This record gives sequence, structure tokens and C-alpha cells, in this order.
Amino acid sequence: MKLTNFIDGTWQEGEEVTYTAVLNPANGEQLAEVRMSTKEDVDLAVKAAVKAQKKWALVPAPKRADYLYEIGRLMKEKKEHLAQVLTKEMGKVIEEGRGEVQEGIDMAFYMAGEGRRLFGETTPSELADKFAMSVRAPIGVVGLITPWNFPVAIATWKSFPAIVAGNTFIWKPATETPMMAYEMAKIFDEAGLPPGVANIVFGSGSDVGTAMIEHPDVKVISFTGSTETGSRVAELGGRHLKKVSLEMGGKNAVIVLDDADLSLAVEGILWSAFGTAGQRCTACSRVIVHKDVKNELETMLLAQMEKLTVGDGLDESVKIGPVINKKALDKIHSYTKIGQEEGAKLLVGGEVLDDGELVKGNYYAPTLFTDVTPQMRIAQEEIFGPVVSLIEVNSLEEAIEVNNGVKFGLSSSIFSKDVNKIFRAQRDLDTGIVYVNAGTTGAEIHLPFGGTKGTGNGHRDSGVAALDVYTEWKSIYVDFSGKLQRAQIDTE
Ligand code: UN1
Repeated sequence: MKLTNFIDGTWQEGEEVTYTAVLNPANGEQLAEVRMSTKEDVDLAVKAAVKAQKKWALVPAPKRADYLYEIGRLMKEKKEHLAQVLTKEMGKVIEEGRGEVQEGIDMAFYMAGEGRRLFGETTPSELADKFAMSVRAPIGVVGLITPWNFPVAIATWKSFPAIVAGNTFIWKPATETPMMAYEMAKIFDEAGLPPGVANIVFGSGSDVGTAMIEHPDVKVISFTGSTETGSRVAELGGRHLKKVSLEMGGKNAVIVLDDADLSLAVEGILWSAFGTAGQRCTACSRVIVHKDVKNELETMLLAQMEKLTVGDGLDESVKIGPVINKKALDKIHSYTKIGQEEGAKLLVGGEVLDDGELVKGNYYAPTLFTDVTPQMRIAQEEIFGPVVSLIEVNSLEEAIEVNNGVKFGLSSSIFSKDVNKIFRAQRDLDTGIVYVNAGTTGAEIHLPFGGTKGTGNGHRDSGVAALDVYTEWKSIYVDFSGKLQRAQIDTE
């Protein structure tokens, strides 16, 4: 199957361009080939989006929302199929594939509801017989650049608020996971979304991404991916005066205090560290544990880690799927070596799994390091794989300091039964998301998603906060006094 661009409601044909293979990370099988688009393809898509946006902005928001209800309904109807495609191209286990599709469905219905809100504000004027209000206005054409680890959910976090607010979009999915974008294009089409509202252009960040950022008619760029690429997007976007929303890396920690329910903490750590094979920007990759419970937690974690099954995510009994590709596998393994060289103690894992059938895919053993110190590279850098570092601390204060002592600030978690400590922690943990008595993953779509420091640039995906990315405030003053009234002057 050859995946080609969806522009102006049609599948782009012809033209001599190159295609890249899409591989199943579980077994190396080729699933499809995807178009590596050019700057000209981007121009074509932007042209269609600009044209469509003029009309789309005039469609009443509740009517725009009706399309989202239909998109949500279709996603629900095709949920199992979408989950299967997702697991095949991305590798996450099928249960999580279903969960991710559900996240997209939730986002469709949630943002559809915004179609009947999109609240503005009325504000008293300082002058008599004058009415003042501010409304959320659409911005125009927006460019969406999404990662492979959540090929559908993250795209819905961005595209659904964009369209309900009256924008049109060009979406560049990751080259590793274009099939979900292809499936979504079919759904947009089936839902009857007017041509040009949703456009999908496949290809590389350096070609398609750059062309989108540099295009004068693309007003907003919303990016999720690595901090390294994100800073390049910000730099280029800044040069072209774009509004840029960035969602980047994490080095998320679970804090386990001495009064914690340790069994619950173990469950939370396992789920958030090894779910999606650690390939979430919210994944737990550090456990900051009080010295009095460190040994016990270690023993309990090891016992549970032995039970984790690694394999093809389509097998319902498997808990951990492959990582996305060989490059990722090499990167993860290089961190194991770094950890060992730094003097951390490898308790379990630390190896590529290639026994029998596993040799065909990209599998890494769930890995646990202990005796890690906060400044080691394995405790500072984002590994994006199933590797966890245990760091011992003496107090809540030290735990918070260690948690905050990294360049990222996405998610954090604390396990404790002490209400005072919990409230102190939620205030002082410098992350955009804080969990109490739960792991670091599991954000819900109706709350803002994003982080501080190297994780973002102040914007948020999801929740009502997402609308701030895709709307412009417009202030409107209506004078019904019948005379010229000058603000600041005629106010006596
Ligand atoms: C991501 O890893 O980029 O909170 C997104 C979670 C998911 C989303 C993760 N709902 O883990």
C-alpha cells in the first residue's frame, strides 16, 4: 500500500517522489510505503487550507462541532480496527492501542462540546453607553507536527481544537507512523468535513516540517517531539514570527515516601515506566525513594518485573511491546552502558532481547538501575525506553529537590499517606502535571497537558487551554451613545 497526501479532500496522485517503507517494529515486516513529500506538496496543501479557511471560519461553531461529533462517532465505530493498525505500526500493546484511540474519541466529543461554548468575555466599559467584549477569533491555517509514540491521540489534541475554533490545518505525522494519519484522513472524508479543512502531508521534518514553518500563510505551528527538534522549530518559527506551541521531553519521577503504600507504588511505577515500553514523554524514568523503604521497594519491584512479558503487542497476553526502531534500540542500550560506566548498579535487564521470534523486532528488556545519583546522565537525560533509575533520598525536601533538578518539567508523582506532605509536594514539584498516589502517566484530555522548563514554552495541549493556541483574542467596543467618547479623556 502506498500512502499519499490528503489535500483539499482528495488523495494526491502522480508526481515522481520517493517513498519510504513503514515497518512493523514487532517483526520488521513492511506494512506500507509513505510519500516523502516536497515543498511543492506543502504549498499545494497550504493553498487549499487558506481557501477553505475563509468559509470554515464563517460556519457557526456549533455546526463545526457537528463534524467533530461525527468524527468521534466514526472513530468509536472503527475503534478496534484503528487500535490494530496503531499497534502494528507503533508497537504499543493492543490494550494501550485501544486506550489511545479512546483518548482521540474523548477529545472529539469534548472539543465538539466546545463548539457551543468557545466562551468570550464581556467587560464593563469605562464610558457610558458603551459595550465591551472580547471573543476568540480563529487564526487561520495551522501546521501540526506530531510524534510516532501517540500517532492518533496527540493529533486529536491539536487538530480538534484547531478546527472547532475555525482554523484549517496541515498535519505532518511522523514518518514511522503514517498509517494512523491515513486512517484519520479517511474518517475526515467520511464525516464530510469540507475539502481543505483537514490536510495531511507525509514526509520528513527537514523537508515538510521546515516548509510548513517557513510558509507565510501558516500562522501557528504546534509541535510535539524531542526537545532538540523543538528548539529548532522554535528558532525557525521565531524567525518567521510564528506562534509556536511546543510539547517536548520529560524526565519524570515517582517519589516514594517512607509512609507510602508500597504495593500501590510498585504498580504505579511498573505501569508508568514500562507501559508503551517507556516511550511516553510522561514515562517514569526515575524513582526517588526514601532510604527507609528503598530495599523493600527494590525487592518488590524486581519480583514484579520478572512477570513482565515482552513481545508482539498484538498478543493480548504481552505486557511490553517493541521499541519503535533499531536506532531507538541502540540509543536505549547506549544508556545502559553509560549507567554502568557511571557506577550505577544494574539490577535487572540492560539487554536487547533477541531470542527466537524476538530477533525480528526491536525489543529491550525492562531495566532497573539502583544506587543512581541525581547528576548521572541516566538520571538527567531522556532515554525514551524501558529504563528506570532508583535514587535514594533522606526526606521529602530532598526528593523535591532531586525531582526538580533536571532540565525537563512534564510530569511527577508522589506516593504518601501524609496529607501535609502531599499538599506541599503538589505545590513545590516543578512540573506541569502532578499525580498523587498514581504513576506519572495517564493524563485525561479535558485537563491541560504540558510542562515547564525544557518540556515546553508555556502553551498547553488538551483541555480548554488548548484553545489559547488556536485562537486570537479580539476585543470589540460598541459605542451606542451617538457621540464621540474618548477613552481615558472623557471619563470624568
Ligand atoms: C506522550 O507521551 O507524548 O498521559 C503523551 C499520558 C497519555 C499521553 C502521553 N495520556 O501518558
